[in-house]
Amino acid sequence: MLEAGELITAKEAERRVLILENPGLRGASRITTSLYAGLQLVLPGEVAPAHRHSQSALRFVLDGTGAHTSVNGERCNMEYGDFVITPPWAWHDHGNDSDQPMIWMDGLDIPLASLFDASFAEGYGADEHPVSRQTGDSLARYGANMLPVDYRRQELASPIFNYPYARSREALAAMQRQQEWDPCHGLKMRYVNPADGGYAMPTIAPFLQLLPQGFKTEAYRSTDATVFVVAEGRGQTTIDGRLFEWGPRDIMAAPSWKWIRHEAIDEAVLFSYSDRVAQQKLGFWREQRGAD
Ligand code: GTQ
Repeated sequence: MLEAGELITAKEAERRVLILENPGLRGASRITTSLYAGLQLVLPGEVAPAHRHSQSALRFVLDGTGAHTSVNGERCNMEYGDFVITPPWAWHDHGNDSDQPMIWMDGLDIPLASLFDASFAEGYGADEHPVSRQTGDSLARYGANMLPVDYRRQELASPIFNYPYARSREALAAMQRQQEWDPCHGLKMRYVNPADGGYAMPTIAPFLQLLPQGFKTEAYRSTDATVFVVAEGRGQTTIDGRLFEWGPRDIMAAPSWKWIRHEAIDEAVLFSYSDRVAQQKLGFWREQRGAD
């Protein structure tokens, strides 16, 4: 029996996550109609035991440094802003050997898997899946504009597990000097699978976008409801006529087909994810720029 106030460890609970409920979808454990979001906390010394599931997962690191997630036997150390993938049915466990709590956002396609009645999960039976690859191997092998000479694509998801923020941010800073801005998006990039140039995940489309200080985007809408996470800066976003002010680590959900406008007060970097890749494969996706 647990006494009031007694701490349940991440191991006992399997994982410690605050599910981000969308007030428009109350009780449904989803942040958009098709996607889930949660905030996961791993305290120093804790583990979240190894398991795998048919759902795809992404992590976006929001606090702490030096905790890790292991995917298919490769350990990824996680830093602020890193975008980490757990492909469908890949073994994964989380741990924190640092001396600080670590918090990241989890994004999963749980509602999509439920829609198709295709939700499967299993535990590995041990805290950690054996580590069989060097840390950094997947990024070196697939993330340096090269592929192994006889590479045959086997998985739907990207073979890269961690897209470090330092590299993505540096790329945005270099492109920024060109001063080419999309009126609706500022400078918006998508995280890709280097094996085919498609999105990094089979069902979830992840993006990173820079808005220079003072930039106001023109109205934009698309059928993929989008979760925005503020990596840097302050600003405000109007969604369907409602104003939301934001700062670092804030999370916003924009529903499908509602007009969105962003205004960056400081230079801002937004991570976002949506089901765009799934909609495009199924022929549903559409977008519109312009008047609101
Ligand atoms: O870390 O695999 O927030 O399976 C929800 C379900 C995280 C995970 C969540 C999960 C995970």
